[in-house]
Amino acid sequence: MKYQHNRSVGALASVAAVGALALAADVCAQQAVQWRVEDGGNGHWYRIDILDSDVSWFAARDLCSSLGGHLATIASEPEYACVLPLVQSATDAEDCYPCVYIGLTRMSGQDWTWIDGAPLTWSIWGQVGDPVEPQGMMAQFSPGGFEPYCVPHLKWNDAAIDALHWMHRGVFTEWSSDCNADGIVDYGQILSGQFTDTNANGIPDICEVDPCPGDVVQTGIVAADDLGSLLAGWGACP
Ligand SMILES: [Ca+2]
Ligand SMILES: [Ca+2]
Ligand SMILES: [Ca+2]
Repeated sequence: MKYQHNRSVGALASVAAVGALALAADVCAQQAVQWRVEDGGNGHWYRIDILDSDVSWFAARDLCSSLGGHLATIASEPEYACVLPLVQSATDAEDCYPCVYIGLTRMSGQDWTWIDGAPLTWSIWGQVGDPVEPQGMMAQFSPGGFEPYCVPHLKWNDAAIDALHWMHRGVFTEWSSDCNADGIVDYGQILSGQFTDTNANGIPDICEVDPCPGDVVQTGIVAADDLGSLLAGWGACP
């Protein structure tokens, strides 16, 4: 099987997603799935959340960040093939297919790039037009042209990056961080229970707890300069 699934944690994370966007509660949460290394993948995790109202690309980007991930970067055909079932199953309450944001941007006068800075070397455009907004454009999985929105469309389209667009409610999150450098994507380690994530921000507690709180000036050891820094700020705080 190509995927690993975890429905319950995905649903919990979606509750956090709603809070981050201050939206109402009707969110269709998918299971998070992994493109496993043993299947030739990158070990990253993916999930699409369909929100109950339209969002901008920027809001979608910030939502992914609040979950410890980023807007998905579909950088190759194998990665596209892996995540395609997610898009095909990402319907809203009316069984329609809202547009799903991905992490592809083009600022004014620049080439398309992935949100992690990687150049665009593979693409599957449905439609692409000329930039009309100063900030540039973004790509998304979306229905194309004048097709009904309840028809699955699995190619990319472009749109103004900072505007609300009708039926743009899908947020495609990819988790790739490995904060403890053990070669395993942290999100999966949270899902499996190997790591705790008390504040549910997608970052394991072990990467958020200061391992040496006495090292005030952060030299790697606790020494006199730390005490000096502490004494310099002695007294009532504003
Ligand atoms: Ca990717
Ligand atoms: Ca890790
Ligand atoms: Ca955390």
